[in-house]
Amino acid sequence: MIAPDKTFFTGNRERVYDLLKGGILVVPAYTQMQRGNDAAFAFEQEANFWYLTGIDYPDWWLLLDGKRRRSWLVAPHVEEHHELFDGSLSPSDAKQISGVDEVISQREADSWLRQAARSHPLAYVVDVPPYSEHFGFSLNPAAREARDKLDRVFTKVEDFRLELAKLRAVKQPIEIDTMQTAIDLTVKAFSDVRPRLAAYKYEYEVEADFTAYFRRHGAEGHAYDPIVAAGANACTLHYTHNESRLKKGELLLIDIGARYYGYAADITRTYALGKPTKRQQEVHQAVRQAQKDIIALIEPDLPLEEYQTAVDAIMQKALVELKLIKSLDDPDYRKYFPHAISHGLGIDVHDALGRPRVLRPGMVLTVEPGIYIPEEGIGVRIEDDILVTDTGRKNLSAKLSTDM
Ligand SMILES: [Mn+2]
Repeated sequence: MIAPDKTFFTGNRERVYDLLKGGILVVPAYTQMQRGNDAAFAFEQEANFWYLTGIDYPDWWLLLDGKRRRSWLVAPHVEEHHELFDGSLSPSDAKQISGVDEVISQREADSWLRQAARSHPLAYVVDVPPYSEHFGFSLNPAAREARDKLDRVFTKVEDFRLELAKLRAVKQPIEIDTMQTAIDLTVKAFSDVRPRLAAYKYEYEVEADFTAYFRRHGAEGHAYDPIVAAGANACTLHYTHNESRLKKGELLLIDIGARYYGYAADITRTYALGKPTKRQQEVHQAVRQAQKDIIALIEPDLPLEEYQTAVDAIMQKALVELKLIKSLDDPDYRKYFPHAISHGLGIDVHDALGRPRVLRPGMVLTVEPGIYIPEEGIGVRIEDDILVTDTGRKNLSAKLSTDM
């Protein structure tokens, strides 16, 4: 297995130089977040920083100069006791992993920035994302700190996230290979767990076997908190408690994905525990057919607006057939299908696609229709990972049957 290495990260920085038009870019790594009194969460890197450096340690910065086409990594100051307990990354290892031209100290970086500001009134930065209120969580403070620092030094600071999202949206062959490995591992874990479904008593037992499978086979772990949801639990879209008892006669929704060398898989299947009822079969079949029809829409140059309109027509038709809504313009449509049909997939499990007008070859997106009927205790979602190719599409998770 070939994994992304120095040449990949160096190549990505070369692409960014072309977009900087002689300007400079500052990309901060994430900082560590508190988990408990004196313990931090397992560290997860900011995706843009990883894409441009391959470095999986907190508090580093990347500086890029588009005119000189040169790169600097700024090493954080690591206290001795942190070094002892958590380890740190030496400058020579940082250079080796990322292929950057130079590793400098924070003090050297300060004078680098002041000097850069004399010839560049404008600095680009990976800015603070605007949606923390929507999600109701605190943002990683790293981007805010970088933004504040640059605001003090430069006349103008502009957000570069959209440019990076556009770049990252079109996957390179090495990225597609790596994602395929993450997806294959996830498919195999499903195939390992499925024949034993009758033997599980609790949702967490199913989760535990996926976790074990991922780790035993070299994945970093889960790409996101897994959802193992029986019966009506499946109607809570982000249900991650995974602690209910499994009951015969219910459906079990499993939304799970391995992370491998930084890349995510994201697959959902819904299975019957025991013999499914006629209604469960009907709903499952409706979602399965819709998913097949929606995947068939995907092709290069498809305008996203057109895609969304076609998806709505397919989903509304399914809901009419299940007698959940009366007509195609019934306002209850979003009650039974409340989430987006697709999202980009890559380093982030919800990878930005860079607000494209049309689909482009190399983009990877999920197709995940779902129908949720809390009053009947039925929630069905089926999700595959689709690569847009030059001529159409390739379902990267096609090996896993979608039957119930
Ligand atoms: Mn998904």
